[in-house]
Amino acid sequence: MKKRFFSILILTCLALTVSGGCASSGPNDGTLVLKAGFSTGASDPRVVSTQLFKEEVERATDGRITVDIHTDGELGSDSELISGVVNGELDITASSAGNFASYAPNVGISAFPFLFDDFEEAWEFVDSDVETRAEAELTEVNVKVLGHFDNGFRCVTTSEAAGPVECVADMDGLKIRIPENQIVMQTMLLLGAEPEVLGFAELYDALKNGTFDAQENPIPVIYNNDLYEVQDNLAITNHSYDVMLFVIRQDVWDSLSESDQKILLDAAAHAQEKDRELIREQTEDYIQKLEEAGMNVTYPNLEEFKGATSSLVDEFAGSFDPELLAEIR
Ligand code: EAX
Repeated sequence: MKKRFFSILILTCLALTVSGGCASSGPNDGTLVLKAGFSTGASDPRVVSTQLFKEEVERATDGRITVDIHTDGELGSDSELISGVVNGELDITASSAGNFASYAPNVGISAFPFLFDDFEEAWEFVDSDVETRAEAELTEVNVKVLGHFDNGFRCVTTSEAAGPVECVADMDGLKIRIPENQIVMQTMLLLGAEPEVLGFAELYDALKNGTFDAQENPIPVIYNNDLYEVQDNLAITNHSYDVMLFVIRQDVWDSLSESDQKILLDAAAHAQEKDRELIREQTEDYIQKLEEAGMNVTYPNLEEFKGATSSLVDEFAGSFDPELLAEIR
C-alpha cells in the first residue's frame, strides 16, 4: 500500500512540475511585457525608432518593463493592429493617422490632400493643439497617443503597363491600392482613379501578380519595403501628409505609475525625434536610390492635382468638428 502511495505522490509532483503548477517564477515574473506590432519591415523608420524606445524603456526601468516588437504584418494589417490596441489584444503600434479615422473621425484631419508644403509646416500642425483636439476622441476607444512619428508625404507609383503619371489625366481609371483611409480613398476618386483597400503586408505580392496597377505611399516606405521591385514609375505627387500615431493601450497606460509614464513619454519623445530625422533624410536621399534601382521618376504639375481635390474638405464637412475644419481652411 505504502509503495502505491509514494508512486502516486511522485507522479503528482511530476505532473505539477511539467504543468508549471509548482512554485517557480516564470521568465517575466513581475515584468510587464508590452507587445508591439507593425505592418512594415524592420528597416522602416517606425520600427527602427520603436527599437530605440524599447532600449530606453528597458534601461530606465531596469527591465521591469520590456517591449516585444513584431513586424511585417505578423500580428495583422494596420487596421487589425489598431483594433488590437482598441480591444486590448495588442499593447503598442504606430500607424498612419488616417487609419484611426474609423474610430475617431477627426484624427484623419492631417491627411487632407496638399495640406502642407513641407515637413516644418506638417510638424508645426501635428505638434499643435489642433491635432491634440483632433485626437481627443481616441482615449474613448482605449488609445493613448505617446508620440507623432512620421511616414512622409504619399506619392503614386505605377507598373510598366500602366505607364508614368505626368498629369491628372494619367490617374484616370488607375487600379490603385490604398490603405483603409477614407481621406486617401476620396482623394484618389476625385483624381479619377479606381482605389481599393488592401492590407500593407499583402501589397508587394498584389503588385507583383498584377492585381493592382498602382499604389501610393511615401518615398521611405517605397524603398524600405522594396516596392521598386514591382513598380516601374514614381510620380512625386506628395498628395497626402502621413503623420504616424505612436500609440499604447489606454488601460495599460492608466495602470502605470507616474514615474513609469514619464519614462515612456521621454522614450517616445526621443524615438519621435529619431523617426522624423530618418524620414526627412530618406525622403531627400531615396529618390536617387529609387532611380538607381530603375524607377522612372516624374514631377507632375501639382497645381492641377490640387485643383482636382480642392472640394474634398467640403465633402467631409459632415464628419469633422466644424471648428477643426475652420482651422484647416
Ligand atoms: O506605411 O498601408 C499603407 O500604405 C501605410 O502607409 C502603411 O503604414 C505602410
